[in-house]
Amino acid sequence: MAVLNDLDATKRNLQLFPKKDARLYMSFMFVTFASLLIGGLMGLLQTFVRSGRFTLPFNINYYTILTVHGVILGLVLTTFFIIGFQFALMGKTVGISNKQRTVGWISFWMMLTGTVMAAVTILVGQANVLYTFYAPLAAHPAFYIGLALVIIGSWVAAFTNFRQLYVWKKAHKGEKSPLLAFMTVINMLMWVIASLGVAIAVVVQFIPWSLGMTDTINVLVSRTLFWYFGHPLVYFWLLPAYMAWYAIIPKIIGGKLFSDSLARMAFILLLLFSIPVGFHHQLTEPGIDPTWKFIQVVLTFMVVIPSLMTAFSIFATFETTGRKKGYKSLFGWFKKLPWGDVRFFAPFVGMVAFIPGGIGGIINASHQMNALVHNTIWVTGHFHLTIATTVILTYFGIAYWLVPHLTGRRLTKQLNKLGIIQTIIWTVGMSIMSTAMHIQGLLGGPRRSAFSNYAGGSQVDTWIGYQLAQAIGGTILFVGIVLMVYIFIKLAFFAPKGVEEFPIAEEDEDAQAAPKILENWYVWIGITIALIAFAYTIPMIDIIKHSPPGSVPFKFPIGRS
Ligand code: HEM
Ligand SMILES: [Cu+2]
Repeated sequence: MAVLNDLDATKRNLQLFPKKDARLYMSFMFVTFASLLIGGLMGLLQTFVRSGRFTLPFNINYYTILTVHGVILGLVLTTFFIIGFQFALMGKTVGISNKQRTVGWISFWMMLTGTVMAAVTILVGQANVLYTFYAPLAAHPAFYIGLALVIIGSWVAAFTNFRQLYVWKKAHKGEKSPLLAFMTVINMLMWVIASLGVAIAVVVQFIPWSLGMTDTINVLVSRTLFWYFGHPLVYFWLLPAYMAWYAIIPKIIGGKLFSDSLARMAFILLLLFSIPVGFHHQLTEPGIDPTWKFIQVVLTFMVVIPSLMTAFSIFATFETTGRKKGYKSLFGWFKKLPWGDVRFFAPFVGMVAFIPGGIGGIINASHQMNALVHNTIWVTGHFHLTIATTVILTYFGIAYWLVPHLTGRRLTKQLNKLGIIQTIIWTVGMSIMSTAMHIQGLLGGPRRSAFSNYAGGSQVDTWIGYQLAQAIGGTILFVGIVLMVYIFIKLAFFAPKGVEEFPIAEEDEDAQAAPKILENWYVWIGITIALIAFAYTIPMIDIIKHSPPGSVPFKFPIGRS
């Protein structure tokens, strides 16, 4: 059996990486936390501008900072953290060879070069197109070329991960792959299949169009390709958080995996139902047959199954662990969870935020209710709960042990306490900002808009108070960001030397073997592609066949100023 005995597992969890490996994984973390600081500052400025009490100095365009914020937090921070974390997971569970490490570095430098290209282009005002870069807004070609480099760099990382597992499997015939390696491969498979869509849009449509090699662009095709990618993108952010919830948190609370097979099945379902659903972002878009919108919405709601499986198994782990420790009363086990351990506390708050976050998601994906909230600041409130709280707090929860494990330092009591304070600051700031955004959205307040009183009007007056509240919440959040970056720097350079555990949970000795079908990649990739073909082929033919004339690039008022 592949299951390590407890002694082996403890040894592995405490064994530090060779310096060469740790350096690769840490490089991704540096980009992550630098992004957090820059992106967070932009977020703060946005709330200030939208409050109506502040104008940006030096003639800086609001849409420049909004593009920086969306790109650097939504695309750069997430992708770098995920790939660095997953490399560390693979290194820990299946190992990395010298050659694979070199290829890992290639992926890092490609992604970083692409990021710098895109970032500079945005900062000089040549790409005010927001992180969705909808046509016909046009940016300087360097922006799209930078994005393409980031995507291709991430594919290099993905294929390295596939190779790592493949090599391990060959050396461990008949054994099931380690759970976290399996999960990483699922996430990267989803990423590669999904990002093909956006890569086609960028390479075939945007780059030639922005270079002037083609006159017009098919707007609906580009947006459809974007959302073919855009929904799985949010699962790409979420799955690493799920990895921690399923396979790391049980260890931190002193328990075992709830069910290895259930976790694998949930990940497979997420792969199947992540991609054929992009139309739920295009419900108000003309030019797409409502029947296909309906079909994709139904497929969207299938995500309820793996989500509830996840919620069930996490709370079951909490309860069984507590009961094994002897807490008998109905909820006694709950009180005894390690509330003072930030490696648990931060992700736990993230899980709680996922309850209102998930409910909001159901509203967004429902055709009729979507009409009410579409393009309002409600949507921004929604994804600050999901990505910027559930996911980000879980990433922070991972960083508290991963960073010191990589640098050979310790998460001291004092830093742990600062982490708890950080989590509370985040929760308070986000509750204020996100609630105000949700309400203002229901009152019709638009997202992606600098301050305006829209030439007066009583409805606009109802928004002002909520915009002020967002500035207050945003300020508190920014304090949280500064504190987090401080903790990161401490853990990276100054905390006392020592060994911080890499907490991977083990299966119970009497766990049943996982069914072999769970690792039959041909089956799962086959069904994934079949579902995508079903959901997209006919509407895509429709869209192309009935498309109106394409659009020339628009560079003003936003785009390239
Ligand atoms: C200090 C913390 C933060 C503040 C104050 C903040 C504030 C804001 C505001 C006010 C907007 C909407 C502006 C508009 O629609 O005109 C926004 C958009 C956005 N935020 Fe944040 N945010 C913060 C942190 C984060 C984090 C941590 C993430 C992701 C990891 C994130 C991701 C996004 C994204 C993707 C957008 C959408 C940009 C767009 O619509 O083009 N934010 N943020
Ligand atoms: Cu979606």
